[in-house]
Amino acid sequence: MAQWSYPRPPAGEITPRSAWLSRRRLLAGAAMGVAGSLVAPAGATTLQTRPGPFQATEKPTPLSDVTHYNNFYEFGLDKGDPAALSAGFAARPWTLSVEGLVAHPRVWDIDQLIAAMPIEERLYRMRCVEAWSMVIPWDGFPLASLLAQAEPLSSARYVAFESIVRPAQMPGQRAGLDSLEWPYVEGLRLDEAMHPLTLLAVGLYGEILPNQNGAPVRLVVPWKYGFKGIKSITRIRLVEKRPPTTWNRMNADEYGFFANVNPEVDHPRWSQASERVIGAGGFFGGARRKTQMFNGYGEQVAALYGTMNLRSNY
Ligand SMILES: Nc1nc2c(c(=O)[nH]1)N[C@H]1C(S)=C(S)[C@@H](COP(=O)(O)O)O[C@H]1N2
Ligand SMILES: [Mo]
Repeated sequence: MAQWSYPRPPAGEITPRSAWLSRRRLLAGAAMGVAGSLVAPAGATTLQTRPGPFQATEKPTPLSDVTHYNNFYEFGLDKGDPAALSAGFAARPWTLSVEGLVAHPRVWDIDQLIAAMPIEERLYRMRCVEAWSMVIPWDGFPLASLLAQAEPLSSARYVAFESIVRPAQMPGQRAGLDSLEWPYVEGLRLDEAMHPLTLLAVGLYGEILPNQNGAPVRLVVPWKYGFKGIKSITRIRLVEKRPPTTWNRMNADEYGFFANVNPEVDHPRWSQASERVIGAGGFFGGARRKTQMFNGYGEQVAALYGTMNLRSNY
């Protein structure tokens, strides 16, 4: 495998919003034949949402930044690659399977899942280990709601997630572009997965997820670094042992299992004390702010970690 290095600043290539919106209408329309009548009218890209809890007070990052400054290595290493190279990705039809140590395993059609779950809009602070941050109005439902339906067995202690492998539509998965091992995988401890902040997002800004943001369903764990937020999930498996995670596999010294945002524990290549606020920039490179413990969600999540040493369990 090639020596991995983090990408440079964003490539200049962008897709105008009008282009991806009409593309998504086409894709959503194409899906309806399969999804059947349970779902929204053919071609709908707007989600029925209600305001949820956990509303950040910061200003939301402009949609154009949320959709054009992305990490999604299946489409390439540069921040602009996911927007530029994901047009041909078909996020519908799509199945999400919930399996492993559960009483009721099930393979969900994504649009039937969306119809079955009340979709909330939640404004979350997000922070990447590369020391940039955004504030994103996600639309989704608590992962706990889905897991509750599946009924985890008492032997289940972790949740393992798997992204899609589809090299024909994901240029970053083709031979020679071996930036990561596929599929991209992530994991949470069961109590982290069941926490009310932990969201499965199916949209942002009131519309179904753009491909580059992890269509049709991705994980959002706002007190952890962005890389925990696995995109285009196709499998969720309840397991007994701590599952492997992509970045920990790639470089165990740099990426631990927990990946809790912690301004006091620096990544070997990036200080974690402060962050660059994407989309809030002035002409010369933008606003910075101090990074908060657990990304500001400590009141909600600190108890999950008790007296755990957060320096060795990074
Ligand atoms: N499948 C998959 N999921 C992924 C990634 C990826 O490369 N592949 N990148 C991660 C990283 S490093 C970050 S910061 C976030 C970025 O999400 P966003 O582009 O929607 O902001 O997605 C995470 N989820
Ligand atoms: Mo990231």
